[in-house]
Amino acid sequence: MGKSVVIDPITRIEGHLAIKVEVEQDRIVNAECRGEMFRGFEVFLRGRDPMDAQQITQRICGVCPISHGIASILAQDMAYQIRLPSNGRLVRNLIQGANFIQSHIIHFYHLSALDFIDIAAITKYTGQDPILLELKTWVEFQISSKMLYPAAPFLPRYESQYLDNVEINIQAIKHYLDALEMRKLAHKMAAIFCGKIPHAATLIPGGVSEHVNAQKIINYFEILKKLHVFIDTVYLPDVIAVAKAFPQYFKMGKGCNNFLAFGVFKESADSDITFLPGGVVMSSNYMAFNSSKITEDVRYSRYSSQSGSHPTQGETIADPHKTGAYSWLKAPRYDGQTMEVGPLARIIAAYVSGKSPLVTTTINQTISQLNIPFEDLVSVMGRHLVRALETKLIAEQCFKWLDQLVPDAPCVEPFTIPSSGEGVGLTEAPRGALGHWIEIADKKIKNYQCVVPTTWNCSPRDDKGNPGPVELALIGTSVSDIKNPIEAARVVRSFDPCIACAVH
Ligand code: NFE
Ligand code: MG
Repeated sequence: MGKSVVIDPITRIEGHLAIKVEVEQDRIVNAECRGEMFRGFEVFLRGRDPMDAQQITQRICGVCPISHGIASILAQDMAYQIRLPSNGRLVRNLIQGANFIQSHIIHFYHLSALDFIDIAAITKYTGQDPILLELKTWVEFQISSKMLYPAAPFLPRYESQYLDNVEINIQAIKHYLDALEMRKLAHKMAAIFCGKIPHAATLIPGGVSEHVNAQKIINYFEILKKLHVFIDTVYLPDVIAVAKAFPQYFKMGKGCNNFLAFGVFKESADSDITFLPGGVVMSSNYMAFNSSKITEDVRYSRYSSQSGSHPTQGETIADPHKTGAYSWLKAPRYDGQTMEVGPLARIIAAYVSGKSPLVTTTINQTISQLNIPFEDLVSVMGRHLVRALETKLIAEQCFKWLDQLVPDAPCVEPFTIPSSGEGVGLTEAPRGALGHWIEIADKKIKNYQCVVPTTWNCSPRDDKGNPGPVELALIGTSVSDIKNPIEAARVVRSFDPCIACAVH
């Protein structure tokens, strides 16, 4: 019989996630991912004006609100049968691109880096940078008073589990602080076209309500240049340095090895072509994606809803005391299979399909630089690496979308809300494939269902008892100290979970 270990909460992620693992002879043999809080967006959207949906669903999350807003207006574009003007499509891409950039930067530096970088190295800092000196004082205080503050932001630490080069650590800590500034800049850049952040004001069916002029294009361009330099010369090199220092993490946290991406950043109003293509990869085979194959099981979820429904028939009936249920997440499946979503799924779909020569070239260069086989990308370190590569590709594409904008041309197509209709909005959030399904009757929302990236990744078991992707990635992981199961935390964080999104 193994030892049971519960990590509750998993820190440095968004939302309330607990992990229960069973460890036998230093190896995880069973895992449960538990989403710990019900929210109810799908319930209280019913009966509302459909035009409220993109505002309300953005409140699902403060990190990826743009993608919820975009999914909602894509669903409404379909329900109202609107064709977008080019500027409307491009401005949506630029707002969503800025949101991806900030999200990926925060994930690496502020949520994950301290799994690998030794914050205590700052106590050896001998320079004069006032902010680093202040941080040094703060960390010394935390270390000296750790009985008083056992869970303070930079603690607990796990001795001998970090990068051991003091200079590299201090450099990375400096970048941790710089990244806060970069995240602020990315927010400012988005707000040029979306009014405010985190919850954008200008995302509406038919395009965006913001006007494009030359000054806004210049303002966006000036910030994008700074972000691009940071991504290219700081973020990506830092991830590569961590990858070189922890090569064993290219062999850990493989997961289900099935990948799903809906595709994101529309390149045309009249086709489904997206800058990052969608698709399904199972057993290394690429297949076109078919949204009718999505279902959500609830056997182990705290809902009494019908299990196995397609989202158009989806129900959200909370059942907090349901026997056998262990999570507030539903269990989405594609064609009955467990699927990983996220940057890794996007990159694998693009690479295996051959639909993005840019992705193929970028990945080939990177794996050859690191001297790893392609399969090693399906791992804890692979997820960090492709997230950083994706950030660079998106930032570079934002320059091209800016170039395509036409100052003073229309950004929105007028529309009327029909008394009844249906639509689906499929896009990608930073953490993966995101779908919103809307059904309208009597000009009101009759049903609204969201299937969200972390719902896929952190799903509990499905009706057949098959674990979710994070559960599978944990099973088989070696844990060197059962009291400090940092390996398990690193596996979970590589997926960048957001339980606020996942339960919605
Ligand atoms: Ni709350 Fe989100 C993203 C969405 S994850 S962060 O990215 O959609 O489930
Ligand atoms: Mg849902």
